[in-house]
Amino acid sequence: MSYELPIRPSTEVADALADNAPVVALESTVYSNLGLPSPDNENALNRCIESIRAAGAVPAVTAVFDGELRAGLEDNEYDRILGQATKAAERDLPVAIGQKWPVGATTVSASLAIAQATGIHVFATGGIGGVHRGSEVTGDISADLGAIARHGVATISAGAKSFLDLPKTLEALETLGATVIGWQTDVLPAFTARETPYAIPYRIDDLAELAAITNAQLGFGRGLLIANPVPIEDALDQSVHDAALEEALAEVDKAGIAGAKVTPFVLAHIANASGGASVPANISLVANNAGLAGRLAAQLCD
Ligand code: PSU
Ligand code: MN
Repeated sequence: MSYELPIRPSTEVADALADNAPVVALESTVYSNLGLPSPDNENALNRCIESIRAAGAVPAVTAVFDGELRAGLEDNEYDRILGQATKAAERDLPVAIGQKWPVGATTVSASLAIAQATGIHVFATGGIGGVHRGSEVTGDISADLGAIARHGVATISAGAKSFLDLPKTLEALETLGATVIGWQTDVLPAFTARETPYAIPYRIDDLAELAAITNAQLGFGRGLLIANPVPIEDALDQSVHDAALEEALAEVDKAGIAGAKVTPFVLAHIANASGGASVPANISLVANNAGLAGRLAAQLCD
């Protein structure tokens, strides 16, 4: 008995992989109705794609369409992930396939599984999921963390989302064996904030060195997290952020939100409570991550 995944890379992605040319995987949750509001979602997606192409790499947006895993979309297909989608984490993929979900928006964990199965080694997102505050009661720890460690793919993110328990998130990554690298930073960035008080074990400033480390970890067939701070000119004002976060967390409690709904709910409330100020920061950081991912992918192919 042999098992085969219904997985389809775009022609451009398949050609690039066959030629050993650089490819960068992207998630789709952040661009769907579960992530950024419209039309910022489309703007973010376009900027990510441009940043990857500007680095000489091929973008591979991941998604589930009609029960088929996709890595790289055709131009006329992007609209499908910009609209109504069902959140698909790694644990949801078999169900999305078996039930032929029309549009599954991939989270970090699902994107990494698809990237690994396609043979893509570099992945960019905005901010990863992690250990939630109060996890000692709820047990809510994002599947992103295990997936980052387990799959032979480098993840570039602007650290972890600010509403998480960041020290516990770093501890969990260590436990799982995921190497964490600060790209030109000594401390963990938190999404729209460039800095937190939490030290990262390794700071790397040079792209060739980053590629050598990535190459070694991929040699073990395992993944690493590269934390890339939001560009300084687009970072969200800290007091605006802190006030918005407090409001958003209070809303989560009040609404009794749990499980997979927490992250989209909190992100939407931070956007509202900051008067939309978190959105340009979010777009900037995700495009910045895509650009670094493109450059890393190109360097790995050299
Ligand atoms: N970062 C964003 N917007 C998002 C997410 C991250 O700016 O929508 C998504 C990512 O897809 C990430 C997911 O993998 O949230 C984490 O969800 P959870 O906490 O339920 O694991
Ligand atoms: Mn969760």
